[in-house]
Amino acid sequence: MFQALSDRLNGIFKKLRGYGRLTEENIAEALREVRLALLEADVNFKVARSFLERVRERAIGREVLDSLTPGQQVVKVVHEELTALMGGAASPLRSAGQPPTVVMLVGLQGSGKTTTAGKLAHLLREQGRRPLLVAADLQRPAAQEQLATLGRTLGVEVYRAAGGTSPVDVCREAVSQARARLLDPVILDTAGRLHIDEPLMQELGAITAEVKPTETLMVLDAMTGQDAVNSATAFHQALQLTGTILTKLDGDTRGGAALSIRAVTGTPIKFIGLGEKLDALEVFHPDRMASRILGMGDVLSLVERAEKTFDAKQAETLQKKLKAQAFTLEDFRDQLRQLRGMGPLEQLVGMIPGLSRVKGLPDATAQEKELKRVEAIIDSMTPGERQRPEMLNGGRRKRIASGSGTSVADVNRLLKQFADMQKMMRQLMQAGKGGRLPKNLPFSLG
Ligand SMILES: Nc1nc2c(ncn2[C@@H]2O[C@H](COP(=O)(O)OP(=O)(O)OP(=O)(O)O)[C@@H](O)[C@H]2O)c(=O)[nH]1
Ligand SMILES: [Mg+2]
Repeated sequence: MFQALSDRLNGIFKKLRGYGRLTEENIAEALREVRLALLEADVNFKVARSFLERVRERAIGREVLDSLTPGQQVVKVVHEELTALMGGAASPLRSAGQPPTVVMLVGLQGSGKTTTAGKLAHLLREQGRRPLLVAADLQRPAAQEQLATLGRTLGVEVYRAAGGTSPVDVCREAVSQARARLLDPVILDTAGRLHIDEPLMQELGAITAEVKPTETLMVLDAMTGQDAVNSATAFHQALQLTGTILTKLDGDTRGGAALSIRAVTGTPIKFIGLGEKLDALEVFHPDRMASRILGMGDVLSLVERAEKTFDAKQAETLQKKLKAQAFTLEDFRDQLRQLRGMGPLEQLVGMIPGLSRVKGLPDATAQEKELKRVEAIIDSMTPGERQRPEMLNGGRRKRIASGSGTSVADVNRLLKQFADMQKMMRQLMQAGKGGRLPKNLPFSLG
Protein backbone atom coordinates (compact mmCIF):
# COMPACT_ATOMS: atom_id res chain seq x y z
CA MET A 1 0.00 0.00 0.00
CA PHE A 2 1.36 3.42 -1.00
CA GLN A 3 4.81 1.91 -1.37
CA ALA A 4 6.26 4.59 -3.64
CA LEU A 5 5.08 7.44 -1.40
CA SER A 6 6.26 5.64 1.68
CA ASP A 7 9.73 5.05 0.20
CA ARG A 8 10.04 8.68 -0.88
CA LEU A 9 9.05 10.07 2.50
CA ASN A 10 11.38 7.70 4.29
CA GLY A 11 14.28 8.83 2.16
CA ILE A 12 13.55 12.48 2.91
CA PHE A 13 13.23 11.97 6.66
CA LYS A 14 16.28 9.79 6.86
CA LYS A 15 18.32 12.66 5.51
CA LEU A 16 16.67 15.05 7.94
CA ARG A 17 17.41 12.82 10.90
CA GLY A 18 21.05 12.81 9.87
CA TYR A 19 21.42 16.49 10.80
CA GLY A 20 22.30 17.16 14.43
CA ARG A 21 20.58 20.52 14.29
CA LEU A 22 18.00 21.72 11.83
CA THR A 23 17.90 25.12 10.21
CA GLU A 24 14.89 26.67 8.55
CA GLU A 25 16.62 26.01 5.23
CA ASN A 26 16.98 22.28 5.95
CA ILE A 27 13.32 22.11 6.76
CA ALA A 28 12.23 24.16 3.77
CA GLU A 29 14.22 21.90 1.48
CA ALA A 30 12.78 18.73 3.00
CA LEU A 31 9.25 20.08 2.74
CA ARG A 32 9.77 20.93 -0.90
CA GLU A 33 10.63 17.30 -1.47
CA VAL A 34 7.63 16.18 0.55
CA ARG A 35 5.46 18.35 -1.65
CA LEU A 36 6.79 16.66 -4.78
CA ALA A 37 6.28 13.23 -3.24
CA LEU A 38 2.67 14.09 -2.39
CA LEU A 39 1.94 15.42 -5.86
CA GLU A 40 3.48 12.32 -7.41
CA ALA A 41 1.21 10.24 -5.19
CA ASP A 42 -1.65 12.12 -6.87
CA VAL A 43 -2.66 14.13 -3.81
CA ASN A 44 -4.88 17.09 -4.68
CA PHE A 45 -2.54 20.08 -5.04
CA LYS A 46 -4.60 22.40 -2.84
CA VAL A 47 -4.71 19.74 -0.16
CA ALA A 48 -0.95 19.26 -0.42
CA ARG A 49 -0.35 23.01 -0.17
CA SER A 50 -2.38 23.61 2.94
CA PHE A 51 -1.02 20.44 4.53
CA LEU A 52 2.55 21.62 4.03
CA GLU A 53 1.65 25.06 5.32
CA ARG A 54 0.56 23.53 8.61
CA VAL A 55 3.61 21.28 8.82
CA ARG A 56 5.97 24.16 8.06
CA GLU A 57 4.47 26.38 10.71
CA ARG A 58 4.99 23.75 13.37
CA ALA A 59 8.36 22.55 12.04
CA ILE A 60 10.02 25.94 12.33
CA GLY A 61 8.65 26.40 15.82
CA ARG A 62 10.54 25.83 19.07
CA GLU A 63 8.93 22.41 19.49
CA VAL A 64 11.22 21.17 16.71
CA LEU A 65 14.23 23.46 16.54
CA ASP A 66 15.04 23.29 20.24
CA SER A 67 14.61 19.56 20.37
CA LEU A 68 17.55 17.20 20.81
CA THR A 69 16.17 15.06 18.00
CA PRO A 70 14.80 17.62 15.56
CA GLY A 71 14.56 15.21 12.61
CA GLN A 72 12.37 12.89 14.63
CA GLN A 73 10.25 15.81 15.77
CA VAL A 74 9.56 16.71 12.15
CA VAL A 75 8.42 13.15 11.47
CA LYS A 76 6.17 13.36 14.52
CA VAL A 77 4.64 16.59 13.24
CA VAL A 78 4.12 15.05 9.80
CA HIS A 79 2.52 12.00 11.37
CA GLU A 80 0.11 14.11 13.38
CA GLU A 81 -0.78 16.29 10.43
CA LEU A 82 -1.29 13.29 8.13
CA THR A 83 -3.59 11.80 10.75
CA ALA A 84 -5.54 15.04 10.97
CA LEU A 85 -5.68 15.27 7.18
CA MET A 86 -7.35 11.87 7.01
CA GLY A 87 -9.89 12.80 9.65
CA GLY A 88 -8.16 12.43 13.01
CA ALA A 89 -10.03 9.59 14.64
CA ALA A 90 -11.91 6.63 13.21
CA SER A 91 -15.50 7.43 12.36
CA PRO A 92 -17.94 4.72 13.42
CA LEU A 93 -21.09 3.84 11.54
CA ARG A 94 -24.02 5.96 12.70
CA SER A 95 -27.07 4.32 14.20
CA ALA A 96 -30.61 5.41 13.52
CA GLY A 97 -32.57 6.64 16.57
CA GLN A 98 -35.34 4.33 15.43
CA PRO A 99 -34.10 1.04 13.93
CA PRO A 100 -33.41 -0.03 11.32
CA THR A 101 -30.29 1.90 10.46
CA VAL A 102 -30.26 2.36 6.69
CA VAL A 103 -26.89 2.42 4.92
CA MET A 104 -27.07 3.46 1.29
CA LEU A 105 -24.03 2.65 -0.85
CA VAL A 106 -23.56 4.79 -3.94
CA GLY A 107 -20.80 5.21 -6.49
CA LEU A 108 -19.65 4.80 -10.04
CA GLN A 109 -19.83 1.54 -11.93
CA GLY A 110 -17.30 -1.02 -10.84
CA SER A 111 -16.14 0.92 -7.79
CA GLY A 112 -17.00 -2.06 -5.57
CA LYS A 113 -20.49 -1.26 -4.21
CA THR A 114 -21.92 -4.75 -4.39
CA THR A 115 -18.82 -6.43 -3.00
CA THR A 116 -18.60 -3.83 -0.24
CA ALA A 117 -22.28 -4.34 0.62
CA GLY A 118 -21.48 -8.02 1.19
CA LYS A 119 -18.34 -7.26 3.20
CA LEU A 120 -20.17 -4.75 5.36
CA ALA A 121 -22.97 -7.21 6.05
CA HIS A 122 -20.35 -9.76 7.07
CA LEU A 123 -18.54 -7.31 9.36
CA LEU A 124 -21.74 -6.18 11.06
CA ARG A 125 -23.00 -9.68 11.52
CA GLU A 126 -19.78 -10.57 13.28
CA GLN A 127 -20.71 -7.79 15.69
CA GLY A 128 -23.93 -9.63 16.41
CA ARG A 129 -26.29 -7.69 14.15
CA ARG A 130 -28.82 -9.06 11.67
CA PRO A 131 -28.32 -7.17 8.42
CA LEU A 132 -30.54 -7.14 5.36
CA LEU A 133 -28.96 -6.66 1.95
CA VAL A 134 -31.13 -4.92 -0.61
CA ALA A 135 -30.71 -5.35 -4.36
CA ALA A 136 -31.61 -1.82 -5.42
CA ASP A 137 -29.61 -1.94 -8.64
CA LEU A 138 -32.24 -2.67 -11.24
CA GLN A 139 -30.08 -1.47 -14.13
CA ARG A 140 -28.56 -4.85 -14.84
CA PRO A 141 -30.47 -8.05 -14.14
CA ALA A 142 -27.14 -9.69 -13.24
CA ALA A 143 -26.62 -7.16 -10.43
CA GLN A 144 -29.41 -8.63 -8.31
CA GLU A 145 -28.13 -12.12 -8.93
CA GLN A 146 -24.62 -11.06 -7.85
CA LEU A 147 -25.93 -9.78 -4.53
CA ALA A 148 -28.13 -12.83 -4.04
CA THR A 149 -25.08 -15.06 -4.52
CA LEU A 150 -23.10 -13.02 -1.99
CA GLY A 151 -25.99 -13.31 0.45
CA ARG A 152 -26.09 -17.09 0.06
CA THR A 153 -22.33 -17.36 0.60
CA LEU A 154 -22.53 -15.26 3.75
CA GLY A 155 -25.81 -16.60 5.01
CA VAL A 156 -27.23 -13.07 5.03
CA GLU A 157 -30.74 -12.31 3.82
CA VAL A 158 -31.14 -10.46 0.55
CA TYR A 159 -34.25 -8.53 -0.42
CA ARG A 160 -35.10 -8.75 -4.11
CA ALA A 161 -38.04 -7.18 -5.84
CA ALA A 162 -40.49 -8.80 -8.16
CA GLY A 163 -40.20 -7.52 -11.74
CA GLY A 164 -41.57 -4.15 -12.79
CA THR A 165 -40.87 -2.20 -9.61
CA SER A 166 -38.68 0.88 -9.26
CA PRO A 167 -35.58 1.17 -7.06
CA VAL A 168 -37.51 3.54 -4.78
CA ASP A 169 -40.27 0.96 -4.26
CA VAL A 170 -37.71 -1.76 -3.62
CA CYS A 171 -35.96 0.29 -0.94
CA ARG A 172 -39.18 1.39 0.76
CA GLU A 173 -40.53 -2.16 0.86
CA ALA A 174 -37.19 -3.56 2.10
CA VAL A 175 -36.98 -1.07 4.95
CA SER A 176 -40.53 -1.73 6.03
CA GLN A 177 -39.92 -5.49 6.02
CA ALA A 178 -36.71 -5.04 7.99
CA ARG A 179 -38.58 -2.98 10.58
CA ALA A 180 -41.28 -5.63 10.93
CA ARG A 181 -38.78 -8.48 11.19
CA LEU A 182 -36.23 -6.66 13.33
CA LEU A 183 -33.48 -6.86 10.72
CA ASP A 184 -30.87 -4.16 11.23
CA PRO A 185 -29.07 -2.55 9.50
CA VAL A 186 -30.49 -2.36 6.00
CA ILE A 187 -27.76 -2.07 3.35
CA LEU A 188 -28.84 -0.68 -0.01
CA ASP A 189 -26.77 -1.72 -3.03
CA THR A 190 -27.60 0.88 -5.67
CA ALA A 191 -26.81 1.12 -9.37
CA GLY A 192 -23.68 2.75 -10.75
CA ARG A 193 -22.96 4.46 -14.04
CA LEU A 194 -19.79 4.99 -15.96
CA HIS A 195 -19.98 8.66 -15.16
CA ILE A 196 -22.18 10.92 -13.14
CA ASP A 197 -25.39 11.66 -14.97
CA GLU A 198 -28.70 13.30 -14.19
CA PRO A 199 -30.95 10.19 -14.24
CA LEU A 200 -28.64 8.37 -11.81
CA MET A 201 -28.60 11.31 -9.39
CA GLN A 202 -32.37 11.63 -9.64
CA GLU A 203 -32.86 7.96 -8.90
CA LEU A 204 -30.54 8.14 -5.87
CA GLY A 205 -32.14 11.40 -4.77
CA ALA A 206 -35.58 9.78 -4.91
CA ILE A 207 -34.41 6.84 -2.78
CA THR A 208 -32.89 9.27 -0.28
CA ALA A 209 -36.12 11.26 -0.05
CA GLU A 210 -38.13 8.10 0.46
CA VAL A 211 -36.12 6.12 3.01
CA LYS A 212 -33.94 8.87 4.54
CA PRO A 213 -30.77 6.79 4.92
CA THR A 214 -28.87 7.04 8.18
CA GLU A 215 -25.66 6.86 6.17
CA THR A 216 -25.05 7.68 2.53
CA LEU A 217 -21.63 6.23 1.84
CA MET A 218 -19.85 6.65 -1.43
CA VAL A 219 -17.78 3.66 -2.52
CA LEU A 220 -14.63 4.84 -4.28
CA ASP A 221 -12.00 2.92 -6.17
CA ALA A 222 -8.75 4.14 -4.63
CA MET A 223 -6.88 3.17 -7.80
CA THR A 224 -8.56 6.03 -9.67
CA GLY A 225 -6.87 8.73 -7.58
CA GLN A 226 -8.05 12.27 -8.21
CA ASP A 227 -10.91 11.05 -10.43
CA ALA A 228 -12.34 9.43 -7.33
CA VAL A 229 -12.02 12.73 -5.48
CA ASN A 230 -13.77 14.61 -8.29
CA SER A 231 -16.67 12.21 -8.51
CA ALA A 232 -17.04 12.26 -4.73
CA THR A 233 -17.37 16.03 -4.88
CA ALA A 234 -20.19 15.73 -7.42
CA PHE A 235 -22.01 13.01 -5.45
CA HIS A 236 -21.63 15.03 -2.28
CA GLN A 237 -23.23 18.07 -3.85
CA ALA A 238 -26.18 16.05 -5.05
CA LEU A 239 -26.68 13.67 -2.14
CA GLN A 240 -25.02 15.03 1.00
CA LEU A 241 -22.71 12.09 1.63
CA THR A 242 -22.10 11.13 5.24
CA GLY A 243 -18.86 9.32 4.45
CA THR A 244 -16.82 7.31 1.99
CA ILE A 245 -15.47 3.79 1.65
CA LEU A 246 -12.19 3.36 -0.23
CA THR A 247 -11.81 0.07 -2.06
CA LYS A 248 -8.90 -1.69 -3.74
CA LEU A 249 -6.29 -0.36 -1.34
CA ASP A 250 -4.65 -3.76 -1.69
CA GLY A 251 -3.71 -2.81 -5.23
CA ASP A 252 -0.91 -0.59 -6.39
CA THR A 253 -2.53 2.68 -5.37
CA ARG A 254 -0.48 5.80 -4.98
CA GLY A 255 -2.41 7.20 -2.07
CA GLY A 256 -3.86 10.36 -3.61
CA ALA A 257 -7.47 9.49 -2.96
CA ALA A 258 -6.92 8.39 0.64
CA LEU A 259 -5.02 11.55 1.47
CA SER A 260 -7.30 14.03 -0.30
CA ILE A 261 -10.83 12.77 0.02
CA ARG A 262 -11.50 13.90 3.56
CA ALA A 263 -10.15 17.39 3.04
CA VAL A 264 -11.96 17.89 -0.27
CA THR A 265 -15.39 16.54 0.68
CA GLY A 266 -15.29 17.17 4.41
CA THR A 267 -16.72 13.70 4.99
CA PRO A 268 -14.85 10.92 6.77
CA ILE A 269 -13.48 7.71 5.27
CA LYS A 270 -15.33 5.06 7.26
CA PHE A 271 -14.02 1.78 5.89
CA ILE A 272 -11.32 0.52 3.57
CA GLY A 273 -11.44 -2.48 1.23
CA LEU A 274 -8.28 -4.54 1.07
CA GLY A 275 -9.11 -7.38 -1.29
CA GLU A 276 -11.79 -9.27 -3.14
CA LYS A 277 -12.54 -11.64 -0.29
CA LEU A 278 -15.58 -10.99 1.86
CA ASP A 279 -13.59 -10.43 5.05
CA ALA A 280 -11.33 -7.84 3.43
CA LEU A 281 -13.00 -4.75 4.89
CA GLU A 282 -11.57 -2.81 7.82
CA VAL A 283 -12.60 0.19 9.85
CA PHE A 284 -10.47 3.10 8.68
CA HIS A 285 -8.07 4.46 11.31
CA PRO A 286 -6.34 7.67 10.16
CA ASP A 287 -3.48 7.35 12.67
CA ARG A 288 -2.71 3.79 11.66
CA MET A 289 -2.78 4.74 8.01
CA ALA A 290 -0.38 7.62 8.70
CA SER A 291 1.94 5.16 10.45
CA ARG A 292 1.86 2.82 7.48
CA ILE A 293 2.63 5.64 5.09
CA LEU A 294 5.58 6.74 7.21
CA GLY A 295 6.88 3.17 7.37
CA MET A 296 6.18 2.89 11.10
CA GLY A 297 4.04 -0.18 10.54
CA ASP A 298 0.66 -0.84 11.97
CA VAL A 299 1.02 -3.23 14.85
CA LEU A 300 -2.50 -2.61 16.14
CA SER A 301 -4.13 -3.80 12.91
CA LEU A 302 -1.77 -6.76 12.82
CA VAL A 303 -2.76 -7.77 16.34
CA GLU A 304 -6.44 -7.38 15.45
CA ARG A 305 -6.04 -9.65 12.46
CA ALA A 306 -4.15 -12.19 14.50
CA GLU A 307 -6.89 -12.18 17.12
CA LYS A 308 -9.51 -12.71 14.45
CA THR A 309 -7.63 -15.60 12.86
CA PHE A 310 -6.08 -17.35 15.82
CA ASP A 311 -8.16 -19.51 17.94
CA ALA A 312 -7.16 -19.35 21.61
CA LYS A 313 -8.07 -22.99 22.19
CA GLN A 314 -5.96 -24.12 19.30
CA ALA A 315 -3.06 -22.05 20.58
CA GLU A 316 -3.31 -23.79 23.91
CA THR A 317 -3.36 -27.25 22.34
CA LEU A 318 -0.38 -26.24 20.30
CA GLN A 319 1.53 -25.10 23.33
CA LYS A 320 0.89 -28.43 25.03
CA LYS A 321 2.10 -30.26 21.96
CA LEU A 322 5.23 -28.17 21.85
CA LYS A 323 5.97 -28.95 25.46
CA ALA A 324 5.40 -32.64 24.90
CA GLN A 325 7.56 -32.36 21.79
CA ALA A 326 4.71 -33.83 19.78
CA PHE A 327 4.57 -31.12 17.16
CA THR A 328 3.95 -32.82 13.81
CA LEU A 329 3.95 -31.81 10.18
CA GLU A 330 0.20 -31.67 10.46
CA ASP A 331 0.42 -29.02 13.19
CA PHE A 332 2.97 -27.22 11.10
CA ARG A 333 0.53 -27.11 8.19
CA ASP A 334 -2.26 -25.80 10.45
CA GLN A 335 0.03 -22.99 11.55
CA LEU A 336 0.82 -22.11 7.97
CA ARG A 337 -2.86 -22.03 7.13
CA GLN A 338 -3.58 -19.70 10.02
CA LEU A 339 -0.77 -17.44 8.96
CA ARG A 340 -2.07 -17.32 5.42
CA GLY A 341 -5.56 -16.71 6.75
CA MET A 342 -4.33 -13.38 8.12
CA GLY A 343 -4.03 -12.03 4.61
CA PRO A 344 -1.44 -11.70 1.88
CA LEU A 345 2.10 -11.66 3.27
CA GLU A 346 2.77 -8.42 1.49
CA GLN A 347 0.11 -6.69 3.60
CA LEU A 348 1.43 -8.26 6.79
CA VAL A 349 4.97 -7.12 6.04
CA GLY A 350 3.70 -3.54 5.68
CA MET A 351 2.22 -3.71 9.15
CA ILE A 352 5.46 -4.57 10.90
CA PRO A 353 7.43 -1.42 11.72
CA GLY A 354 10.41 -0.95 9.45
CA LEU A 355 10.16 -4.37 7.87
CA SER A 356 9.10 -3.14 4.46
CA ARG A 357 12.26 -1.04 4.36
CA VAL A 358 14.64 -3.89 5.13
CA LYS A 359 16.87 -4.46 2.16
CA GLY A 360 17.29 -7.96 0.79
CA LEU A 361 14.00 -9.13 2.26
CA PRO A 362 12.69 -11.97 0.11
CA ASP A 363 9.91 -10.85 -2.15
CA ALA A 364 6.56 -11.39 -0.40
CA THR A 365 4.88 -12.86 -3.46
CA ALA A 366 7.67 -15.41 -3.83
CA GLN A 367 7.36 -16.27 -0.13
CA GLU A 368 3.64 -16.68 -0.57
CA LYS A 369 4.30 -19.19 -3.34
CA GLU A 370 6.76 -21.03 -1.13
CA LEU A 371 4.17 -21.30 1.64
CA LYS A 372 1.65 -22.70 -0.80
CA ARG A 373 4.23 -25.22 -2.01
CA VAL A 374 4.95 -26.36 1.53
CA GLU A 375 1.24 -26.78 2.18
CA ALA A 376 0.83 -28.81 -1.01
CA ILE A 377 3.70 -31.10 -0.03
CA ILE A 378 2.23 -31.78 3.41
CA ASP A 379 -1.21 -32.28 1.86
CA SER A 380 0.22 -35.01 -0.36
CA MET A 381 1.43 -37.06 2.60
CA THR A 382 -0.65 -39.70 4.31
CA PRO A 383 -1.71 -38.98 7.92
CA GLY A 384 0.80 -41.57 9.09
CA GLU A 385 3.61 -39.89 7.20
CA ARG A 386 2.71 -36.55 8.73
CA GLN A 387 2.97 -38.06 12.19
CA ARG A 388 6.24 -39.84 11.55
CA PRO A 389 8.25 -38.20 8.75
CA GLU A 390 11.15 -40.55 9.45
CA MET A 391 9.28 -43.22 7.49
CA LEU A 392 9.62 -41.18 4.30
CA ASN A 393 11.98 -43.20 2.13
CA GLY A 394 13.00 -42.37 -1.43
CA GLY A 395 9.95 -43.94 -3.02
CA ARG A 396 7.52 -42.11 -0.76
CA ARG A 397 9.28 -38.81 -1.31
CA LYS A 398 8.99 -39.29 -5.06
CA ARG A 399 5.26 -39.98 -4.75
CA ILE A 400 4.75 -36.88 -2.59
CA ALA A 401 6.71 -34.71 -5.02
CA SER A 402 4.62 -35.76 -7.99
CA GLY A 403 1.40 -35.55 -5.96
CA SER A 404 2.13 -31.95 -4.98
CA GLY A 405 3.58 -30.82 -8.29
CA THR A 406 6.99 -30.22 -6.72
CA SER A 407 10.36 -31.93 -6.90
CA VAL A 408 12.03 -34.44 -4.59
CA ALA A 409 14.51 -31.67 -3.76
CA ASP A 410 11.60 -29.49 -2.54
CA VAL A 411 10.33 -32.33 -0.36
CA ASN A 412 13.81 -32.94 1.06
CA ARG A 413 14.25 -29.27 1.82
CA LEU A 414 10.97 -29.09 3.71
CA LEU A 415 11.79 -32.19 5.74
CA LYS A 416 15.19 -30.78 6.64
CA GLN A 417 13.64 -27.47 7.67
CA PHE A 418 11.12 -29.27 9.78
CA ALA A 419 13.78 -31.39 11.46
CA ASP A 420 15.86 -28.27 12.17
CA MET A 421 12.82 -26.57 13.60
CA GLN A 422 12.11 -29.51 15.91
CA LYS A 423 15.69 -29.48 17.08
CA MET A 424 15.54 -25.77 17.74
CA MET A 425 12.32 -26.13 19.68
CA ARG A 426 13.78 -28.88 21.79
CA GLN A 427 16.69 -26.58 22.66
CA LEU A 428 14.34 -23.73 23.40
CA MET A 429 12.34 -25.94 25.72
CA GLN A 430 15.45 -26.97 27.56
CA ALA A 431 16.68 -23.41 27.80
CA GLY A 432 13.33 -22.32 29.16
CA LYS A 433 13.18 -25.39 31.43
CA GLY A 434 9.62 -25.98 30.35
CA GLY A 435 8.84 -22.29 30.54
CA ARG A 436 6.12 -20.79 28.41
CA LEU A 437 6.59 -20.08 24.77
CA PRO A 438 5.06 -16.89 23.50
CA LYS A 439 1.41 -17.48 22.74
CA ASN A 440 -0.30 -17.00 19.38
CA LEU A 441 2.86 -16.86 17.35
CA PRO A 442 2.98 -18.54 13.99
CA PHE A 443 6.33 -20.14 13.17
CA SER A 444 8.50 -18.66 10.57
CA LEU A 445 10.07 -20.76 7.93
CA GLY A 446 13.75 -21.36 7.59
N1 LIG B 1 -8.66 -6.06 -5.18
C1 LIG B 1 -9.85 -5.61 -4.80
N2 LIG B 1 -10.90 -5.77 -5.62
C2 LIG B 1 -12.09 -5.30 -5.23
C3 LIG B 1 -12.27 -4.64 -3.98
N3 LIG B 1 -13.58 -4.28 -3.88
C4 LIG B 1 -14.17 -4.71 -5.02
N4 LIG B 1 -13.30 -5.32 -5.84
C5 LIG B 1 -13.52 -5.89 -7.18
O1 LIG B 1 -14.00 -4.89 -8.05
C6 LIG B 1 -14.88 -5.44 -9.02
C7 LIG B 1 -16.17 -4.65 -9.07
O2 LIG B 1 -16.86 -4.85 -7.85
P1 LIG B 1 -18.44 -4.71 -7.68
O3 LIG B 1 -18.71 -4.86 -6.24
O4 LIG B 1 -19.16 -5.58 -8.63
O5 LIG B 1 -18.62 -3.20 -8.13
P2 LIG B 1 -19.98 -2.36 -8.24
O6 LIG B 1 -19.67 -0.99 -7.80
O7 LIG B 1 -21.08 -3.05 -7.55
O8 LIG B 1 -20.22 -2.38 -9.82
P3 LIG B 1 -21.59 -2.03 -10.60
O9 LIG B 1 -22.68 -2.73 -9.88
O10 LIG B 1 -21.34 -2.57 -11.97
O11 LIG B 1 -21.72 -0.56 -10.60
C8 LIG B 1 -15.06 -6.88 -8.62
O12 LIG B 1 -14.24 -7.67 -9.44
C9 LIG B 1 -14.60 -6.93 -7.18
O13 LIG B 1 -14.09 -8.20 -6.84
C10 LIG B 1 -11.11 -4.47 -3.12
O14 LIG B 1 -11.15 -3.90 -2.02
N5 LIG B 1 -9.95 -4.98 -3.59
MG1 LIG C 1 -22.95 -3.63 -8.19
